[in-house]
Amino acid sequence: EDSPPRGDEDLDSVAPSMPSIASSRREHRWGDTNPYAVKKKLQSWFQLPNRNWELGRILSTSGAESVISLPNDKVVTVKTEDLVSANPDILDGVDDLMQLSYLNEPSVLYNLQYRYNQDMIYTKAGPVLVAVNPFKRVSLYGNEYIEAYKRKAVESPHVYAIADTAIREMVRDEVNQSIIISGESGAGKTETAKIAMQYLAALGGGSGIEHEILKTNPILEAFGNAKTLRNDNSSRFTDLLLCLFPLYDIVLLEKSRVVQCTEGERSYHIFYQLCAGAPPALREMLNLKSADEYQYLKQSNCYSISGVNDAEEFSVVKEALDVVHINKEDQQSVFAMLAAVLWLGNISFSVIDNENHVEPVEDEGLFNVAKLIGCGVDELKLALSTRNMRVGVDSIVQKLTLSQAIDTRDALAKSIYACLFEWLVEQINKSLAVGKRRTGRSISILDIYGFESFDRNSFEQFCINYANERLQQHFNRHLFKLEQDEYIQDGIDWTKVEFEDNQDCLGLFEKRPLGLLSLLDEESTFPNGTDLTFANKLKQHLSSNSCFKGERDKSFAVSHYAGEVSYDTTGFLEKNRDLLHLDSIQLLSSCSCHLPQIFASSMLNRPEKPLVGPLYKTGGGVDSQKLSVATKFKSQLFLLMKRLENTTPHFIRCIKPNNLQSPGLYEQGLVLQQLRCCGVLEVVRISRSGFPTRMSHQKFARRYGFLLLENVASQDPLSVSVAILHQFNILPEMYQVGYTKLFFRTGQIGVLEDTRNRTLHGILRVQSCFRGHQA
Ligand code: AD9
Ligand code: MG
Repeated sequence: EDSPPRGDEDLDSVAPSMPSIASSRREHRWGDTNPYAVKKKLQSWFQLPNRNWELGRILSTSGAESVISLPNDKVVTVKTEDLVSANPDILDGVDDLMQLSYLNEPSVLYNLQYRYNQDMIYTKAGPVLVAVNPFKRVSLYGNEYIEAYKRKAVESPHVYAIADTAIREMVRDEVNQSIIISGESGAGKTETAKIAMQYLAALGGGSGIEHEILKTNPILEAFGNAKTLRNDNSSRFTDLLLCLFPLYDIVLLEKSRVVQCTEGERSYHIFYQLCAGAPPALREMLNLKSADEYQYLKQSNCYSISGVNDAEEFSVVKEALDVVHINKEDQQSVFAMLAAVLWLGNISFSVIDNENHVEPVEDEGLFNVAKLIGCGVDELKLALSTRNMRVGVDSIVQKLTLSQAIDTRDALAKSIYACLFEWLVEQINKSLAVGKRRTGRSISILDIYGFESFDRNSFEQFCINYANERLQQHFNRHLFKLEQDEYIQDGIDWTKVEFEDNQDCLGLFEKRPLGLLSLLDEESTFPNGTDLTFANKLKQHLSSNSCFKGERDKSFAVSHYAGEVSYDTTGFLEKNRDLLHLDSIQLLSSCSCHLPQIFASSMLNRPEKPLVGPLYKTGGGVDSQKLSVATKFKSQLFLLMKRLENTTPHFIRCIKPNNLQSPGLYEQGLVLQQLRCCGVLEVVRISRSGFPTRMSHQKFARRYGFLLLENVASQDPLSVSVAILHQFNILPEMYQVGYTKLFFRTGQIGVLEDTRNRTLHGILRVQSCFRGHQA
């Protein structure tokens, strides 16, 4: 019993590359904490007071207590039931968590870490690819790798492999595919999306559209990404790339970042790039200063990102603008609009009467903005210091106080930027669509900003986290619910596996009339509604919901699938209303700069932003026709989900191993929390015992029937299918025959596919030989 644990004696119990019934049964008999299993294995996981798991060697076990030695030679006595089985050494670093004999949290954590330490950042968790962010360059990419995955010469888990499967399944099943990438902010979603895109670009059916999409990427990154505390290059918009269907869907841009950002964070990259990289002529034309002279950029006291050269990035962006055929003149206008936004932030106000009404100070800021957007200084002054209100048929002019004027100025800056962004997306889509017919199948790549939880969470986090709940539900539905429903419907033997359902939380957001979104919209339409009245209303109506918790003052908390988040309602109503005063709109649409068409297309002709009729009801209430931001967000989200539901999804879960964005650092607690909240363990559990691959009897018979050596007397698909299964010696525990479909455990269909491909290849070769011979 003293010999060091080798685990060899466990070899027979080790699941082979494919999970077998035997191993899952064994697991049933010897639960993960069963003392017998522990004793037999000698090695066991033990949780230290700091909650990290250590691998200990069991020296002795007597009844309820065990004595173990830890790696630092410390010997401790612990409760036997606190020990968790460790896997034999031979299973260290397996490719797929499904292969673990003992599937428990410490084993999964250890396995991922073991691989991570060797730069193997990808691991399969059944059907899901887990990607642990390396925060450094790893040599896993490029043409050689792409070729290898294409030829199927390598089998290690990889984004390339996922992209490859997506292409193959698209062709095989004639179904649109989606690659859904999720994870916290900074976990690596955008990088992963780019890597998937690389593969599609290399293979991409020859259309080359993926190449073009990749080339447009710098534009969206410059205008849509910013440095946050979590990620130096954080995407502040959701994006759905549809390859083959050249289309970017941009759902929501974090507008507030333009005028306000937290200490240590940055506004959108493009501002710093412009300030650092604009050539002298452009500088002069825009009267450009360095970044630290602009209030909007100054407030967060952070101008650079280590390892990033903004000036160089600026040329990259300019090249990308060329690629999407935005001509030089339009490019200049884009830069002029950016400069206008920056100068807007420098406009200050002085009090003009004893009622605290203000007027913009006539300085550099004001003059530059007027010049850049092409309006008169007086017009601009008026738009920033007064508001036209309609009372009945009359129109009255109201002067603004300092805070109202600042709000108006900031609203103008935000909407110029948002319009610019939308216009760019439109141009990119147009250029991608040129000459391409929108037919055929598509692979969508979804990179949606991850779940966010900061010390202070606002409206943006509220929307982002809501979207993530929806996405989580899609994941759950696909991997757990639909899966199991299908087994039951098709009448196969199956014991249900429980999983964490997030329906309650979604209900909290979506219920009408008493849900978070409805109540927010309702309060936003009340002229006298404030963030406080909103918060109170939530507390009044939602306190009985188990996912809701009222907090002090204007705050409330939501129990998300990924953890509890506390939201501060300050600014919620204003951000949700997203008002741009009529005066500002008129100003923008009448200005003589080159881009009124931007505003025209983005704001004026939108069905959801009707400008026919007053934007305001008497007394300042919001015109009910204008959709709130939350409502728009929700309906775009629903469209997105609907589209995703018609695809075969492939899931990639990105994991952030530390909060410092530094390589080589693997914080168990942080990783575990992410694994838990995306249900990785459950997915493995269910796939291990489940039958993830399925095909209708007809399709199966059609696809593999020609491989049969003997003719099957009856030609009905079921008999043909069964004959194939027999011929290929597929073990009975590896499949189930349902009413309409065949169900397979992972990997089984691969054998058949390989034979089919080899045979088809052979036939083709024979045919071409034959033809050659004839000629
Ligand atoms: V956010 O929700 O947009 O804030 P993402 O998109 O999840 O976030 P991102 O892809 O931007 O994160 O990754 C953050 C950083 O991690 C990148 O800037 C890289 O420095 C780093 N990273 C991520 N994946 C890889 C990788 N496969 N190889 C090398 C990586 N570095
Ligand atoms: Mg991102």
